Amino acid sequence: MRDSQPKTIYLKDYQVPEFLIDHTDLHFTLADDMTTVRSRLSMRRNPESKTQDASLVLHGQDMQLQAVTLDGTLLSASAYKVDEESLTVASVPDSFVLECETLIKPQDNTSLEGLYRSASMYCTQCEAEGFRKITYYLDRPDVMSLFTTTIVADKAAYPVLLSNGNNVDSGENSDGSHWVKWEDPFKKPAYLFALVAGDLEFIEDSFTTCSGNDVTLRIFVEAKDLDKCDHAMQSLKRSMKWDEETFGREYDLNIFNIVAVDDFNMGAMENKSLNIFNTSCVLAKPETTTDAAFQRVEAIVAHEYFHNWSGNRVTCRDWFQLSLKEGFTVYRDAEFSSDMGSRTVKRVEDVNFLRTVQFAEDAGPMAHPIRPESFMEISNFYTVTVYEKGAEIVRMIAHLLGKDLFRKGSDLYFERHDGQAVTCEDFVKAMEDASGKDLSQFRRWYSQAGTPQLAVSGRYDEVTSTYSLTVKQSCKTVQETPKAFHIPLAMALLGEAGALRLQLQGAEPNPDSADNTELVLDVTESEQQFVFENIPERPVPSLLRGFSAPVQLHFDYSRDELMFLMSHDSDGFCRWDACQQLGVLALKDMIAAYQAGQDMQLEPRLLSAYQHLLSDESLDKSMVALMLSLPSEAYMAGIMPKADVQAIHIARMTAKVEIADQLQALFLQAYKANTLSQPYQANEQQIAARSLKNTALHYLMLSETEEALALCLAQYQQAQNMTDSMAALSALVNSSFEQQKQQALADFYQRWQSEALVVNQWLSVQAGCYLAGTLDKVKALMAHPAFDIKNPNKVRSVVGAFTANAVNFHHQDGSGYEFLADQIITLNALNPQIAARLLGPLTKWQQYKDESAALMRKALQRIMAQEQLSKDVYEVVSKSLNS
Ligand code: B3K
Ligand code: ZN
Repeated sequence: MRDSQPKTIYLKDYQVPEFLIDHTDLHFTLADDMTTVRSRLSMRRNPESKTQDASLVLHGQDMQLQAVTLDGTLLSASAYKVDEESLTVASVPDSFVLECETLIKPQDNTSLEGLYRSASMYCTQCEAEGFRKITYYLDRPDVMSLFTTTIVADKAAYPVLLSNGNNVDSGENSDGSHWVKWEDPFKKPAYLFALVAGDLEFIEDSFTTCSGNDVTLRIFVEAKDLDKCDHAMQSLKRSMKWDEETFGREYDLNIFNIVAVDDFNMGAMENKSLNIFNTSCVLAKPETTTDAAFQRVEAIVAHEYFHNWSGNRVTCRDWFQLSLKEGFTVYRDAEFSSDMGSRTVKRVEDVNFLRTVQFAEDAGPMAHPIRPESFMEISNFYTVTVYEKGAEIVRMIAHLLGKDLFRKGSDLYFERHDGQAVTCEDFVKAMEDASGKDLSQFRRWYSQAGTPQLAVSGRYDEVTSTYSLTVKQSCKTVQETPKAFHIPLAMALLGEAGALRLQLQGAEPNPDSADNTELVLDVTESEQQFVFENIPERPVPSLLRGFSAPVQLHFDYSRDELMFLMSHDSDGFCRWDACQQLGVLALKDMIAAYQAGQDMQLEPRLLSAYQHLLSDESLDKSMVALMLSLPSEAYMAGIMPKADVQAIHIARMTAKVEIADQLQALFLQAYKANTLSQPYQANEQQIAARSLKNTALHYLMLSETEEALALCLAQYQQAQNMTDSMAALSALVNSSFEQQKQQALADFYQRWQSEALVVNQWLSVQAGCYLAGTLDKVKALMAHPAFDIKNPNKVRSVVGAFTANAVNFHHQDGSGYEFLADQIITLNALNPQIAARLLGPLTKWQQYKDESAALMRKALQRIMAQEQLSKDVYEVVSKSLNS
């Protein structure tokens, strides 16, 4: 916590470090009242720095400095200066050894950054700038050092002592303590440092790399969770193999550890050879874990493992380059998940998330390019833009280069920059050098914020048999109007009998392709026309196939054309999107009718589309489930200016109930047909069947018939897995069967109270209930013994789930906003990162109708008026209020 006007840091001000640290030797003594950290840094001036006479300035905060020595001589207090954020030693030679002894109190560290306690263990989180809470250091990613770490702790309480690299020595002391020394043979920045001490058990497996190295794999957890590690271990082995096969990346040590901790700000952290995970992203077993969580565990284990190359071996020069490792690694994990399951389903889920959450960020006060140009607090930039949009930018490069050249580019990138801290520019350059393709204009995706709008119109000329597509791009952000992007627009033209052969006017016919039915148009200007020749009939264009670029597409399809695309397009993403767009039109009609005080009529085509989806057994079940889900309230709010959340909710619920009533028999049939008798497996087929079955249950329960209730209660009582259990509980919670709901909630808690992750689902399903009165229930939940405001998973399960519950959060009396402001004020002092992250929904006030916007601003102003705002909260609130 510091002054309330933190300074802004700019990318353009980047300077190389004035000093380098060749070796970092750390010594920790963990004791209940105080932890002592001794560091020995072998340092020298950086020959690349312009200032060769600079004083030494090390980062450091929230610790007590005991002693500093320079080349073995204890420094007097006048030789150095300490303030809240740094230690300055005025005069140092060109090369020297600096030793510091500091005291820290991990037990009081509620920010969960640096060294802290979670339950009975010690653990660390250093990215981005947490290492400076452990010891004085050059805490910046372009300072890479060789680390050795010795940990001393009581042997009975902390039998397991872990850090990065290899265990090279250990011993016991006569006072009941023991020690372990770890040595990491790879140079790394401080943000990849990790330490764990605790009473942990582990499961072990091994992996033999492509060149024959044996790697010991261990997952450390509290003893009670040992039965929930297997899925993560299998996921890890699959990731290691996949990365060898797909990217030629081999693991580089003989040991790889994962540790699960309860209190964690994010999902997981890729510390070299010692990944630390939020329990929610590593533990899984059918009885306690939903299908979605199984898939998340696999994806996050893979993501952190892939960072070993894209992040650790090649790291970022500065935090403005964060997307260099995160965008690329998200792209890599998405490809992995696509290969492990259904590519189309994964794509649809990712695009749906991007369009709902990232597009809103790009339209809001925190909009930033994937490579931001400035920040006050870097923790605020671990965003969907840097991660998910960043991954889309890498995907476009992969698309533009083609599979082989993209692989060549990534090989060159890893080879050229192994052991270095580099920039996004280095990545793009490697891609250009390996492929010979010009990515000059494409680079604008790195420096310009905002979602490009692509307005496309088509014209068929019967006389000349040509079809012309006119493409106009535009992009506006709060700050500026960007220059034209290079947008790869994948497209096809569909005729009655299938996709038509494409011959673009002015382009050479492509002899390589036997089937010229899909093209990627290079959209590079603000307006462009593409003319296709020899088109024998008026086609329906299939545009942005596979979502080939992160843009908002506008094409004025008729409802019949959308129906046609939904059943005829060979591109799975476009089929799903056609269904969504028809849903959008249907909902817009109903919202307008509601606002005008008229009857809401459901678009009959939507009903017949759903009927068709439910009747055709040849369709992919997961896709059917996805297509049967109307565009979400959040998506609708994002595309409607001055969104009226209540109207969106009422219209959408009315549509759903109408669909449920009309298609009851088909939903029942789908429910029965997809009820599995085999033992649970988290595989593609079973997940698809459960997804369709539970979608059917959801609709059946909307009709609130006695049969549906009986079905739902039976499913709740007989469920052998958490997916089915939660689906039934959620349907009950959102129904008006009050007595059964209360009974199920009580039963569920009784049964699962000792499983924190399951209790979190119980909290979240209640906080997400869209019925009236939820805010009071949320307040009651926060007083429940299961709640703990210091635990981020619990805060997300209650406060996060409530803010995602649009109709209640945006209640017209503003009570939801005031509630959130209260929580932010409390969390600002305890855990600024979590506070700033939770603020998101309140900051986009411009996207809501005037009455809501005014109340949202009022809540923001109350936060702003607090004394001692953290940098994190200050940055988000001030940018929102000033936008
Ligand atoms: N790199 C970490 C995120 C760290 C967040 C720090 N506030 C997890 C990941 O993206 O893999
Ligand atoms: Zn990551």
